[in-house]
Amino acid sequence: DSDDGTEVLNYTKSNYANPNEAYFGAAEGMNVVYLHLESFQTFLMDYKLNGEEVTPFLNSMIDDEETLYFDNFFHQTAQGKTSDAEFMLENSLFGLPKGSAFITKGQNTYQAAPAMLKDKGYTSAVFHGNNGTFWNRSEIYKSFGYDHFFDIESYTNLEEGDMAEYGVMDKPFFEQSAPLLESLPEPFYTKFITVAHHFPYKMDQNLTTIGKGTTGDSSVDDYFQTARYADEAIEQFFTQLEESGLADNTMVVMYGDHYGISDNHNQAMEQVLSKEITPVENAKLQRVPLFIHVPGVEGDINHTYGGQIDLLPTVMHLLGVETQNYIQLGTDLLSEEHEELVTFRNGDFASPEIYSIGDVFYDPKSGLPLEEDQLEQAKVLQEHGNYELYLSDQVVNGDLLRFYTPNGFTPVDPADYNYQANPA
Ligand code: GP9
Ligand code: MN
Repeated sequence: DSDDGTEVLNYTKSNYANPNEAYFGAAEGMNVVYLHLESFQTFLMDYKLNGEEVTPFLNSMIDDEETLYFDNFFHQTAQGKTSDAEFMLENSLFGLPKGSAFITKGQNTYQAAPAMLKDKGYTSAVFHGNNGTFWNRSEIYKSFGYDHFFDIESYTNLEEGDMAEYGVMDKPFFEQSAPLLESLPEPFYTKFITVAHHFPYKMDQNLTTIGKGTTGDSSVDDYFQTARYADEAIEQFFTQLEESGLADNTMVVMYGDHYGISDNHNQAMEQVLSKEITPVENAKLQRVPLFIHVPGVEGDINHTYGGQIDLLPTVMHLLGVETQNYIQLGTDLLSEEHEELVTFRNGDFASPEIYSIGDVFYDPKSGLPLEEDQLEQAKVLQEHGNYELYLSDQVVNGDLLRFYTPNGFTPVDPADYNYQANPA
């Protein structure tokens, strides 16, 4: 019966996508750095504001020789926003339909990325220049098996202009994170959560290097300035990584966490994009950038449809870590068996041929509702997605992972962890 997780285990085994041999283990033994790109949406990539690139560094990474860039990658977050994105990429489980699993399910048993990698000799850490209790991180990270959590307490001597609404501005944040990162034993698995490019996108005008937009909607107009600042901070991080000598042996994954401009601002967004924002266009605006930079891997622009739920198996397979015995609802984006179906938390979905929005099925090419005779395939996709949401909720609400331990996985005891600003 479904109470003990047999149903979900049967499902994840049957839905498992075999790794692509060309990529499996391509980053074996490397360090992992996740850069959480707060509020970045794909429309920003290569976008020019008054003829000027907003994100020149990230744009250059699209064409980087050792970077895989995904242009049909979607966020799948709901009310838990940032925490939903983190929840998915650490566990390949969906966030909850309401509230934040980080807050309400912090005591659950997890088989998250830091713990999976601990068994392979990795040390793990999160860097975030905000109060550690925000989104209940300081608790749930213990359940994920994170060895270190460097929160606001680890950032010192901050001056005026160094603080954003949700913590340390990205440039001083990365600068002060460098010695902490370099002090970790290798290989490490780390995540840096940025905050400067966060709604309402206000920043010290002395620090800006690009003008505002001109729509008259200040959230949209100011969005470009903080995005440019974040882009410069990310470039600075890559420079630091080179200087520290870590770059050659570090895989860097950069992902947008969720939309920054909600659909309340679609009127201004129509001016920004010079097109009407139809239901399909609005769904396409839920795309967020995904970059996977791996030294030695040949770069590519990948058009596969996928979402945040798919990141964990993708990254694990690049690291040469098997996932088929784990309960993960996403599949490896690089696998030839990856199904191009992106299910959103409300049951809507996006796929190359069909989008489902509020129970209407659309042809994304024409933007029009599907004809009667095309509905069968749409319903198959919808049922598949809804079943995954159902299974994920069973796991999270029933805390089902406590009944199942994958072969070779050492269960986490949260009591083993205690985060301090300056670990001995
Ligand atoms: C705060 C930050 C913001 O610590 O991660 O979270 P969000 O408001 O984007 O969910
Ligand atoms: Mn966020």
